[in-house]
Amino acid sequence: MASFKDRELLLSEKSQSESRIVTRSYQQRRRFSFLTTICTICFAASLGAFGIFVSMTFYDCMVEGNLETNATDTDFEAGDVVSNSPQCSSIPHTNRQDCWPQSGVVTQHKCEQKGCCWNPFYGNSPMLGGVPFCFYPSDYQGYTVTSVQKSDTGMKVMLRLQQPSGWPNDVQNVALDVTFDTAQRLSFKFFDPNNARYEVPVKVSRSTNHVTAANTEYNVDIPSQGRFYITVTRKSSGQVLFSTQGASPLVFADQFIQLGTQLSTKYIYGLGEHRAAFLVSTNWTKLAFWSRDQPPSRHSNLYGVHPFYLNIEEDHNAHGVFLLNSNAMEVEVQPAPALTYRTTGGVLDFFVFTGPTPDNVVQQYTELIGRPFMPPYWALGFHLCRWKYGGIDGMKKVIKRMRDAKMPFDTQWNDIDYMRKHLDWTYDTKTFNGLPDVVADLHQHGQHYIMIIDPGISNVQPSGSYPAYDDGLKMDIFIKKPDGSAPIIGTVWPGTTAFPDFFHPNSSAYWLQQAKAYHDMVPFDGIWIDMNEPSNFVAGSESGCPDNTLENPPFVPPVLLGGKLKDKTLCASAKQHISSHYNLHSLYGHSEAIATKSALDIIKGGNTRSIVISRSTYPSTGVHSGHWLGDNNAQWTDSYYSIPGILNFNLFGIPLVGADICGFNGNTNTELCTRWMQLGAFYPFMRNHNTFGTVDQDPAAFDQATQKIMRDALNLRYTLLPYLYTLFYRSHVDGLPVVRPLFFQYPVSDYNVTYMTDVQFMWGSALLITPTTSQNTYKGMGYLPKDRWYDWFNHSYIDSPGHYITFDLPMEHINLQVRGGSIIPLQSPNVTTTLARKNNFIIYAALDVSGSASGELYWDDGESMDSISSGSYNLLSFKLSKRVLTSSLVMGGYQSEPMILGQLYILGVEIGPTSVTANGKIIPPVDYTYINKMLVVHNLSENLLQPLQISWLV
Ligand code: MIG
Repeated sequence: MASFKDRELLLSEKSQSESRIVTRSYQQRRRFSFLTTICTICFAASLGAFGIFVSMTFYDCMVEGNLETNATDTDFEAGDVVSNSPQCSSIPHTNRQDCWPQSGVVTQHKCEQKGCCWNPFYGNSPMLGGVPFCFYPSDYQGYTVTSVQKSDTGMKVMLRLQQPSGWPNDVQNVALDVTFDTAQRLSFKFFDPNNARYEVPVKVSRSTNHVTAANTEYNVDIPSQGRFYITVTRKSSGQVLFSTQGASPLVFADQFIQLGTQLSTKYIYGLGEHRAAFLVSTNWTKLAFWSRDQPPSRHSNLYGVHPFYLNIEEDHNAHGVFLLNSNAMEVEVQPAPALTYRTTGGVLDFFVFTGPTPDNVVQQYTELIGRPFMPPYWALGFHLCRWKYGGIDGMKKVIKRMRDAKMPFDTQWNDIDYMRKHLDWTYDTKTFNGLPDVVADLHQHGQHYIMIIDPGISNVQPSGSYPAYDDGLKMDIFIKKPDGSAPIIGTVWPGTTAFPDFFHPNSSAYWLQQAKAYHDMVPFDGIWIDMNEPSNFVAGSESGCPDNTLENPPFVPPVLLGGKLKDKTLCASAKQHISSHYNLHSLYGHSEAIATKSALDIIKGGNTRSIVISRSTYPSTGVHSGHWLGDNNAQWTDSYYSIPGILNFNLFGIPLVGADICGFNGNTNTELCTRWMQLGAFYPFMRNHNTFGTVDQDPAAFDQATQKIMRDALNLRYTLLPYLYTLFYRSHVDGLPVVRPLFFQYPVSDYNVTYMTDVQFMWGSALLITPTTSQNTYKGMGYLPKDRWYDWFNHSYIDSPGHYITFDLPMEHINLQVRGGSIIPLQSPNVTTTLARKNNFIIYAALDVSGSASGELYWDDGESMDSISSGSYNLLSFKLSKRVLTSSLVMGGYQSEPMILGQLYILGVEIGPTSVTANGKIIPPVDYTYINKMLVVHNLSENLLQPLQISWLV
């Protein structure tokens, strides 16, 4: 048997000798004898180690062979692609651009017919992703530029197709509009100038005040004739931000649109929603985008769709790229490094953000898609939920034991078991008899209540008995069957259901009507929207789906299951008011989130903040809703994956995000749940939730010692809430992420460690969290970036040169470091945020090497809708240098509650003070611990609504 290398040679020699065969025409051009030769080789090879791929090729060869019997000989044209020509052989395998991305088998014959190069490389089977065998030649013509019309603020480019792409219905003339949106944002859109196509109906703030080329931070290079490319570079450094040169060529066919770009480095992040490490692998990663009810699993499309990435440049600047397209899509990331978009419809609507810091990239992205909403203060407290409480008594029992155990606890949730027969907008008056009283009791305790709502509306209740369906029919807001005749019917928890079309103009009124009627009975404070991919337990509909091009497009990204778009959801050709489900599918959750938030806002009188937590999300959902990461398992790996998940959603402009703490599926255990509560105390959205039939995992369900550890974790979170709330304010007004990866703060590190770290993470710029996500671990390693770091618990500092250190991780310990130079506002905790927010404030100042620090505090009543827009808030700025701390009011619009500074911690005070004064008067007594170099002033009572100056003498 020939060795692997021999076989590779044999095959490539053979194909070279025979490959003056060509490819432009769509007719069969091969000679049967040639195919037979190849098939024989394939067959021989199929006996080898690479049996699976090769034997499928063999099968395909035989099919081709059969077709071939009627083919006629044809001439081979000079200049046609030949697989051994320099335009094929000069391409390193890492840079090959896949010319045959669809599933199914490619042969040399099929490949060359498309004008592409054929060279089997056996390093990796393309079935599993990997080096393509069939790839574009370096001189692939694709589209050429026919005209470029420049204006002060952009250009209009016309492109013409030079050779058929091989996909049905090529668009012959493609227009490209390039617009200098802002100094830091470029947009460019490829579309069909002759036929309007579907465009994503999500509101983004396109710029109206374009800038001139002289005022941008980027250059755009498009040739005035010849083969098309677009290259965007950063003016200041010449670094490439986006370039189709050397990347997959433009294809613009009706249901297959492709474009590739070079990446600056292999440090690329984003492209959700997927389960993976935060750093996206460039090893031929194929990511599918098509929202799906799928428990987080690797290599599959999940609940949400976010075609946005952030890429680091050689000199540590960062830029971002967003493709506003909602069709089923694949993004392939390859080692060149390069990336290829392949989408099944719409237009290519691109935005490039120049940063140059990672923070700036997220700010520029959220400036376009909308800034995250400002949550009410209570939403940052602890949330507790589970599926199947065992009726109202089970739920009351948990609420009681949480209170008895003095667990900080703000919001009680209900899953679908509260509903009567799983019907939306009802509760089961038998098993949940007295639910309104429980909600009233929660409110009396300063707590809140949220319940789940699924989109599927039962269509089989007796007519006149179920307004959610009757009203929907009357208002005509349900998604229709492909033929438009009637609502499309699927199956979800209540049995068969119709699905509101949240793009229907009457749907918000409809949804509000249902929500309002239910709120009149059960005054909820927020809504949890689940199953909104939308999920459907039958494929397509109760009556299947028609066989048409929307159901079976020529290209389907690698979606579960088996590449069927309708799987676990509605028919792609179902009709929504503004377009087909094929186009709108991945926007379903987003559209529901908008309708739900708007209903809540109206129900709450237009003046009180509330929250929506949505499973399915799309760019801009963060304006209306938060997100949880879905049905994880009670496993250590799931606790790890929650961290990249949370980092990603902070890139996507949805900072209010968390995972089901202690795990959703399967039984948790004490150690896992303890560590997870400690980690979860640092999720922006902190909720413990599990499925039915599993052991109780609310903190009060554990033994006393465990309860204490969990209570401490909760108390720590509640202590930090004024800082977290301030981060949300910054996120809302400036678009800054709340939780950040280390490289946002430390883009330069030895061996680029910070680009790869995704177990550790930061809150803003001040806190570094190093959780443990593995069992039986009482010592752990953590990277301390080059800076001064204070240990939260023992107050000592390390001036780290940027290295790993070993931490002790006793069970009760959370690793928390404070960056020298930060001032963070705190409050003593209490069992609810309602109570905790009445406590005095604590200023915690961690000095940098030069003895300085700064920070801020945002404060308002915690729930008014218009706190920020009406200026009813306080913004305090803290500065400390040369032993003088000043607190000043940048904004003082909220005076109706006192703000008292009760304690002060200053860390890193090298010389003990002889006296401390506040606004000129001496304040005894002062604690100073020489060992920890920490100055503490207890029992302060200083008014923070006035300028304050605290200083000390040595
Ligand atoms: O088909 O409502 O992700 O949190 O507990 C499962 C029941 C439906 C999925 C959600 C999960 C919730 C569960 N839901």
